[in-house]
Amino acid sequence: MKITSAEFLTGAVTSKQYPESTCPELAFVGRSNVGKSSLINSLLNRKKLVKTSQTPGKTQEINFFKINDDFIFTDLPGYGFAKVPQSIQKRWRKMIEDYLLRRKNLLAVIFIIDLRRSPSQLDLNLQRWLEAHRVEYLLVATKLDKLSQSERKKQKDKLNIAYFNEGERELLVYSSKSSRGRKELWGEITFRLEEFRGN
Ligand SMILES: Nc1nc2c(ncn2[C@@H]2O[C@H](COP(=O)(O)OP(=O)(O)OP(=O)(O)O)[C@@H](O)[C@H]2O)c(=O)[nH]1
Ligand SMILES: [Mg+2]
Repeated sequence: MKITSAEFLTGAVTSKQYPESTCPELAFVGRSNVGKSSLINSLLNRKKLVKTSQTPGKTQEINFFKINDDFIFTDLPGYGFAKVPQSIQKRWRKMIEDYLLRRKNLLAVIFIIDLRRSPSQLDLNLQRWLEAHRVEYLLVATKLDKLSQSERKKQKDKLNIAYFNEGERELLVYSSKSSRGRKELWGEITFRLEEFRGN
């Protein structure tokens, strides 16, 4: 995908604040600090379009970005950061769920996990929730660069079993540091955009 433009549209907490929904949209969802914002920057080849941080809880609203004047990426707050008070976590959860259920132009969720970690209960709950509500998702395991070659394969196999139980689906691997996996992930995204347009 050739990126000709990528601009921040707006941040939203409630559905009233969402920008108009006339073009297809993809949402980036996952645990706090997993690398959602970094993944968007890496996909778009823009180092600082989306703010990232070593401190979890950086993204606190739903941030909308218009790409190529054609489709939208949304960066969502992460879940599961212990230092964010329960009351706020509850509010974020409602904000995320409302968005995922209401956004009519949402094509798919890019569900991001850490390749190095075993699935947490929160991740498995999100997967179950997405499936129960029939929200299309693509599972992407990031931070690939932090593992050795042999560990990569081992972890990938382990996570595929944990999430998909050796079914037909498979996760994608990614590194926002080296952009490994970029072509494959764009392939999946482009496929969905074209399918949406009926090509
Ligand atoms: N080595 C390496 N570091 C990464 C990768 N992706 C993200 N990081 C680092 O992980 C930290 C968190 O990244 P963010 O992109 O801010 O994570 P986030 O999921 O948006 O975090 P919140 O908005 O707080 O939920 C930063 O220090 C990033 O540099 C990756 O693929 N490889
Ligand atoms: Mg973020």
